[in-house]
Amino acid sequence: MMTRESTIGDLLKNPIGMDILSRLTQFAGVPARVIDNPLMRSIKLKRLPKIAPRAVDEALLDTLLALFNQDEGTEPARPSNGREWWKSAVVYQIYPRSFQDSNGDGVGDLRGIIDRLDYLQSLGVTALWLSPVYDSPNDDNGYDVRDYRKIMEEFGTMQDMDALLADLHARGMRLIMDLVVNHTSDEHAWFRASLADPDGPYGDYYIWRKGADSATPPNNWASHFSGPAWTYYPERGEWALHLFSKKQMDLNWENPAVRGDVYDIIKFWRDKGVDGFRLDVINFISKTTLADGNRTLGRLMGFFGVEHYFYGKRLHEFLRGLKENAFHDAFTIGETPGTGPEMNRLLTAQNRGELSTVFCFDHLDGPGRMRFDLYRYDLNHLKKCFIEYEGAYADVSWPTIFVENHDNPRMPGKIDPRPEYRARIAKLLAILLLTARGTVFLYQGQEIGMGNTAFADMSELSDVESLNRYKALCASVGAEQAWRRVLAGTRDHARTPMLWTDGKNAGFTEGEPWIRTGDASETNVAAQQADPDSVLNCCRALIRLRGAHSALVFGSFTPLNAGRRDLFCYEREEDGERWYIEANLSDRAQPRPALPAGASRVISNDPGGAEPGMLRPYEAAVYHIGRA
Ligand code: TEU
Ligand code: CA
Repeated sequence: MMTRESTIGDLLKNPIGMDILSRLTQFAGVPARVIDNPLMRSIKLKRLPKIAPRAVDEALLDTLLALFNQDEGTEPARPSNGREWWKSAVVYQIYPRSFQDSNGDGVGDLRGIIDRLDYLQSLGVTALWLSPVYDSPNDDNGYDVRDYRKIMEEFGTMQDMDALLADLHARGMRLIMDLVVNHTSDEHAWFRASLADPDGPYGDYYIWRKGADSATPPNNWASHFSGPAWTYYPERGEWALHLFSKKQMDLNWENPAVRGDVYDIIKFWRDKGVDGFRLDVINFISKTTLADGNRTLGRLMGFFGVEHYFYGKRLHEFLRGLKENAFHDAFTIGETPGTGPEMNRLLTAQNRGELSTVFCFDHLDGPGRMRFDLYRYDLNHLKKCFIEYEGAYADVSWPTIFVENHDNPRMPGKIDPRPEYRARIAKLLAILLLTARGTVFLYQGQEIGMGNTAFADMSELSDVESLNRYKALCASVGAEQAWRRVLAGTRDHARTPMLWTDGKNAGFTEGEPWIRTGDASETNVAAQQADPDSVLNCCRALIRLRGAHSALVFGSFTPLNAGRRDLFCYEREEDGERWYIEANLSDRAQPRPALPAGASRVISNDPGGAEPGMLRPYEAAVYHIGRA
C-alpha cells in the first residue's frame, strides 16, 4: 500500500509507479539515473508538492497514489512457456483502403486482398491483420464503426469476407480482425438511439454529462485528435465524450448491456472462424473518474486527462470478462498506448486471463520525442527497448515486435533520410525483427522498403488527425511550422497505396487513387521480386529461416557487447542450436566485434561482402553457429 509517507524508493518497486515514472522521464527526456539514486530514493512522496510545486500538486499526488494502489493484492503475473501458434506467427498488417483495388474505384478492397494471397503466401507470412473493414462513414478510415456485422460497401460484401477467410484457412494462414470497441461512429444505431431517447434502452450506452452550460465541457480532457474531448448535443442538452474525433463516441463500459453487446459482436466473428483480434485502444475502455486531468501531466504526455483512463480502475475486470465470455482461446493483441512494461505484464501474463499480448510503443519514438517532432531516430533506442522486451520479461509478457503500422511514418527515412541507405536500413530492421523473441508484425510495404511521401501541401493529406492538428498548430506556431511538423508525423505516410509495379498508379488501381501514390520508380514489388538482393527477397529469406528454426523464435536471447554504442549484437539459443546477430546501428564504419567460434554468415543486408574486421554503415547479418 502506497501512502504519502512512502518514498520514491517504494515507488520504484510499485508496478504502475515505475511505469508512470519511466513514462514521464522518457517524455521529459530525463535520464533514469536522475531519479534512481540513493538520495532521490529516500525522498517521501508527501514532500514532492513542496520540492517541485510546478510539477506535482496535492491533487496529482492523490490521483497517482490511487493509481499506484489499484492493483494491490491482485494475482501476480507469472511466467509461462506455452507454444501457442501466435507466438511464432509472422503477421502481415493490411490497410485495406491502400492495398489493392480490384474494381477501379480507387479504393482497395477485399477482392484485391484475395487477388494478392499468392504473393503474401510466397512472402511466407502466416497471418493477416486487417485494419477495420466494417461499415463506417470513414471519418477515421474505419476506426469509426457504424455496423460491426456489415462490411464497408467500398471494401465489398460479407461473401467476399467469407471467401477471404476460407482462402486463407485453405492456405494454412490465419486472420486477425481489428476490433474497435472503445468507441463507435456517431452514426452507429446505438448512438442515434442514445441521442434520441435518454431514457430508452440505449440512453446510457455512451458517456453523457451535463457540464455547467452548453459552452463549458464537463472536464478539461483533450481529444487525441485535437480540441476538447466533448461535444455538446442540444437534442439531449448534454455533452458526450469522444477521446478521438467528434464522430468517434466513447462507449460506456460501466453499462453491462454495452459489454454484453460487445461479447455478441465477438461471438459473431468467432463463429465465422476468425483466429484473433487486435483490440483498438483497449486500455482506454475503463474511465476511473471524469475528473479534470492534471495540467502538468497533461502537458508532458500531450493530452489532458490520460491519468484517468490509461490505466482505468476496471480495465483488468473488463478484459477478463471479454476473455471468459467471448474470446476464450482466440489470440488477442491489445493496442495499449501509454501503458508501460509493468502494466503490460499484468495485462498479458497468461495466469491472469486477460490478453495474449500487447503493442508497446516505447521504441517507436526517441526519448523525449513524439511523432510530430522533427528529428532523426537513433537506433540505439530501439536496441535498448528490444533488450528490455526480449529478455526475462518475455517469459511473462510475450512481446510484439514491430516498427511500422498505419499510425506512423515509415521507419527507414526517420532513421536516415538519405535514399542510398533506405534499402539497407529496411533490411537491417527486418533482420532485427525476424530474429527477435516475440510475435513479429510487418506492415504492408515494409517488405519492399517503402518510404515516406513528399506531400506537397495540406490538400494532399486526408487523415483526420493531421487535418485537425494542422489547424490547431496554425493557431499556435503559424502555418509554416505547422506544415513542417504535420509533414514529419502524418499517418498518411503509411497510408499511400502499395507499390506493386512501376506502371499506372503503381498497379494499385485502374482508377483515381483515393490518396497520392508514392514513387514507384524507387521501389515496387515487381522489380524486387526479380532482384535477389532486394529488401523483399531478404525479408522472404528471413521469414523462411525463422519458420525453419524455432531457436529464432523461442530460443534464449543474450545481448553481447551491450554497452557498446552504435552496435547491437546478440545470440539466440535453444537446445544447443545457436544463432548470432550483429548490426551496426550507425552510418559510420566500425570495427567488427569478434565472431563466435564456428559462426557462418547466413543472411546479411550487405551482400557486397563485408570488409574483414569492419562493419560497414548500417551493416547487419545473421550467423549460424556450428560446432567450432
Ligand atoms: O490508435 C490509437 C492511438 O492512440 C494512436 O496510435 C493514434 O494514432 C495517435 O497517435 C493519437 O495520439 C488507434 C488506431 O490505431 C488509430 O488508427 C485510430 O485512429 C485510433 O485508435 C482511434 O480509433
Ligand atoms: Ca475498390
